[in-house]
Amino acid sequence: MSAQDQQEAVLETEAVQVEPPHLYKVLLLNDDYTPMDFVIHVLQRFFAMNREHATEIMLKVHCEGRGVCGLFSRDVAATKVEQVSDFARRHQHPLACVMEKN
Ligand code: TYC
Repeated sequence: MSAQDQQEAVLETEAVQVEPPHLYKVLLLNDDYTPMDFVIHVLQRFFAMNREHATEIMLKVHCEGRGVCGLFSRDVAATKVEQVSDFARRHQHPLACVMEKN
């Protein structure tokens, strides 16, 4: 194979299109029992929000029933859901965290 053929072969391989990975929303659901301060703490601890943004999202969930905490790859979203659910359970709060294909 000539040097030119080799270069063409490489260019053909690079032209193959790949689909972008699907993203997933991680959401918190409202309930009547979890304290507002606990939800704000969760948003700061697991989603790296400052207190102002965390308060905004908590109030959205409280008023509208659900709210988006972030958009992640499937594995990262699943880990967030597990970490938040474990943390809430350990503190004996019914806070629900779910993921949804974007
Ligand atoms: N509704 C709760 C209360 O009044 C607060 C709350 C907000 C609970 C968001 C869950 O995901 C939630 N204490």
